[in-house]
Amino acid sequence: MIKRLEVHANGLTPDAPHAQHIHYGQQALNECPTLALDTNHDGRLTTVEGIPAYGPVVVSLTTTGDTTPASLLAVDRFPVAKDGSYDYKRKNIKFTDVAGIGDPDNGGIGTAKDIAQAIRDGEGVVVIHGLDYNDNGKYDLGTIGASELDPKFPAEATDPAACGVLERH
Ligand SMILES: [Cu+2]
Repeated sequence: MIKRLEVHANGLTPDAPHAQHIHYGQQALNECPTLALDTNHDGRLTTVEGIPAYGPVVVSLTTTGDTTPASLLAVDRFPVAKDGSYDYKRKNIKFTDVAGIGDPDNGGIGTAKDIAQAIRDGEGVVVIHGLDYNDNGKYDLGTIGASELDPKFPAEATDPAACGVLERH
């Protein structure tokens, strides 16, 4: 369990919700991605392109309710960046077992305990999503189309915007 976690962000798309998660994968580099991972060379990094760096979602940093990966795209429960910034705080965030993040030779399950230990070891990466590429004040299909995570959402709502490796204090 994380007793208390804070995210202080600025420079984000204003008045828009920003999905934010703790990412971790046993097979990931456990660091923030660079454009070197832009495998199709279109000049933008998608959430999936970033996975070799930060791994899959293990915790959804929602404002209320469920914080498991099931809330990955619960956009009505993520912080809204008024004027492009927000200060997020949440207490007592529980870890859960997550499929697809552990050792593939061992079924791929990462247990809550494994995840807690990895985060303690500085391998958890916080990713904030949502970028208004065409600067029209909202997430829309614009020139880049739908999200590869869920076609219900524009890619602008799900592409990674900011990233930081979690440290213990
Ligand atoms: Cu994420």
